[in-house]
Amino acid sequence: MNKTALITGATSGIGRATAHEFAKHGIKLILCGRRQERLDTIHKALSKQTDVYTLNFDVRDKKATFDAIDSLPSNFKTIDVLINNAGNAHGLDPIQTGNLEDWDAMMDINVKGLLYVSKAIIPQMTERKSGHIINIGSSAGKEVYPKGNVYCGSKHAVLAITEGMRIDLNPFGIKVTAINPGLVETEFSQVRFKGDPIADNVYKGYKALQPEDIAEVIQFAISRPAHVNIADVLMFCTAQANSTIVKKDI
Ligand code: NDP
Ligand code: 8X3
Repeated sequence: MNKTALITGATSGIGRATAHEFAKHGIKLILCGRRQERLDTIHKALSKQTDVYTLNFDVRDKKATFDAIDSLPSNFKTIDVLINNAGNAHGLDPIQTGNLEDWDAMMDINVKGLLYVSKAIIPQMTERKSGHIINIGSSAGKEVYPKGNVYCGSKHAVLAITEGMRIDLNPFGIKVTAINPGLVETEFSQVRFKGDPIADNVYKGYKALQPEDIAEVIQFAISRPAHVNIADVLMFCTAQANSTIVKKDI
């Protein structure tokens, strides 16, 4: 029987590419995000390949998150794979001039939102003694860079929570994976810089990772045999050596 995967942040970037990759493999999809028009578009596109259900909720809203997951119809209720991907950076400022709303957004979405979604889904996995949780961390969860302060803090938290999940869910045979990419060309920088044209320069002069590159690794991780768990992956494009060193042609 085909697996069912729930993907948060499926309206863009890594989440959307993962939905497309999973659809190729006939995985049933529960696609989540806040932009309904995009959910409708991806629903229509992927329904040709697999069964698709969409959920519109903000992961910051605890009640909306639990209500949405509770509302799943019986044929989508059993979730085998959870991809905790929704998240963004908001701003790139030194700590002394950082914006409180940006800090709230990053901690509330990247950390607490991931926890709410996980809390809504883990009980059915522990009950069945099976499941796979993949948390999208970042190279920013392994290495802090200038002005990255709170975003890096949120992604360090994601990595710590991932490790905690792997320990606590070990008795239940649940796989837990962290995928930690470096620079990926998505809407990430448009969100981080709030539409400022500076965002256009982030991926210039080198070939950044593409969202499909991450999606392929996620598909690899979920398709390993039962005894294999890909615990932690750090991925860079060839031009990137670490958070601060990127070989650019311009
Ligand atoms: P995008 O901006 O392209 O996608 C972000 C996704 O998250 C969207 O689908 C958005 O959907 C969703 N999202 C954002 N806020 C919320 C919210 N409050 N509630 C529900 N959904 C939300 O960025 P990426 O694809 O690049 O980012 C995906 C993940 O990958 C993030 O966790 C990011 O930190 C991580 N990452 C990104 C890297 C990069 O360089 N791009 C590198 C390393 C990690 P909607 O707006 O419809 O709600
Ligand atoms: C996204 C990669 O380097 O912009 O997590 O933090 S970076």
